[in-house]
Amino acid sequence: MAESDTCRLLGFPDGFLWGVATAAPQIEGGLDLDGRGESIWDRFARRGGVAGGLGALEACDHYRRWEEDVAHLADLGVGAYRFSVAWPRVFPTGGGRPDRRGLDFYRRLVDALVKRAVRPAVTLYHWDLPQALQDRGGWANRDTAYRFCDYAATLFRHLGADVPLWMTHNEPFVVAYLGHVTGEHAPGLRRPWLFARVAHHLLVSHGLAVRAFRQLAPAGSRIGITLFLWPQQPASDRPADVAAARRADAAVNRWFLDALLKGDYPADVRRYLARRLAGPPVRPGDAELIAEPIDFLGVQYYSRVVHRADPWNLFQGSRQLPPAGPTTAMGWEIYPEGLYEVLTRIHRDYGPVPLYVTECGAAFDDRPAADGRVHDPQRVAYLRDHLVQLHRALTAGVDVRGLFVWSLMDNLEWHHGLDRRFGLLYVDFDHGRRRIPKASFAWFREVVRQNAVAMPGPAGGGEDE
Ligand code: IFM
Repeated sequence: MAESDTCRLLGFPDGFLWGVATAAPQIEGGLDLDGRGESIWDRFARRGGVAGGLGALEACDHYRRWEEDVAHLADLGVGAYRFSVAWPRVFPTGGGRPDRRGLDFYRRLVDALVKRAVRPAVTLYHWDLPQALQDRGGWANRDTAYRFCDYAATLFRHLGADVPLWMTHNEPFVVAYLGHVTGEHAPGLRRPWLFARVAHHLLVSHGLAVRAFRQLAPAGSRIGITLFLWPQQPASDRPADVAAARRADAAVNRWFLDALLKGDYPADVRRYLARRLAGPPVRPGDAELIAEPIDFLGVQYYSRVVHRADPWNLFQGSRQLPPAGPTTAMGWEIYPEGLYEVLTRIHRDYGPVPLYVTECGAAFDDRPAADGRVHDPQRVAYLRDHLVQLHRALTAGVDVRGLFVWSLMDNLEWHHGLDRRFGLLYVDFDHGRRRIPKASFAWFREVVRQNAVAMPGPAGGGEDE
């Protein structure tokens, strides 16, 4: 490598873990294969909640094509692959006896990853609750937390020895809010008074699973949880806007951070919810259970939200302003500094908990060009700018151990269906779901190989192959 190139590299610490992430309901498909049970997303799609209907849930057909996907991971050279287990494959009706076929699928996947020196990082719940449990109240029913613990324990016993990183939940805020307040996600409820109840049961289930993990998992493997953490900022310094942003921050971020890392819900939002909607149904011992020490926290960062006070909004008393700058295909503002803000804030307010950025990525309207390749310079720029902010946080002393790009491949972006493309691999959903590595795939492979990000310099951006 020429010296001028070396000078433009921003290096990461030795052992920094580079990975990519997916989730079962977004990639697997195979809805009727091997005894998989119905999930709340199947039911939601049947009722019209997902663009493209039930067919869209066939997604990337990863359940059948997993070997090809593992080969892409090996080609990418990542040290870890974050994926989720589909609860309805392991317990088709949520409980009872596990289905051997479901367990065997994940055993084969884990074995193939380990063989290629890609560390499996498993999320237990990435939003696909067995419909049978929803029929009994879902996360609004505390019993679901106990069912989750049984499911988690089964996986710790089955895969524990080969999985170094476990995550109990993916973004419990999104489950409680989009699933139960706005109804955009399964189970599609619009019952704002369920927010605190659902969020509480999710966190109780997390605590139960962490306790089970301490008894069952082999030494050396670690457990945490991933949180949706977006800065909530005021539109102005008017006290009403500042208060609105603070309240939103409490509901979105502090509600989970405080409960997990300080052992209590923030008093301000608790009072606010109790007055306007309903507070969490806390039982004696719950606070300690939820704050059971974790080994790491997963930070999922994409953008920020700017708030203007609005007393007519029942949930948080504010409305979000449209993004001021450039956005991704999700309409989310591109705001890389927010990653630095979130990471340093956790370090400052919650102490030196080890962090992984368990998701970071962007959707753009990618299409194959005439040469058959997929050029996605916007994604390269997005990722590079976020890695620069991550590097800033490391330099400021924040203990970040790794980063997982969302996502390995284009997939089902929930209610939006298949046309929000977050992948490093393009998936041709119209032609046999062929995977085509995008330019960002090659770019990220270089990041991993060099353990460093090349900064754009006078010699050119290098954003394409
Ligand atoms: O696709 C989702 C993922 O399932 C959870 N975090 C945010 C991603 C992009 O919306």
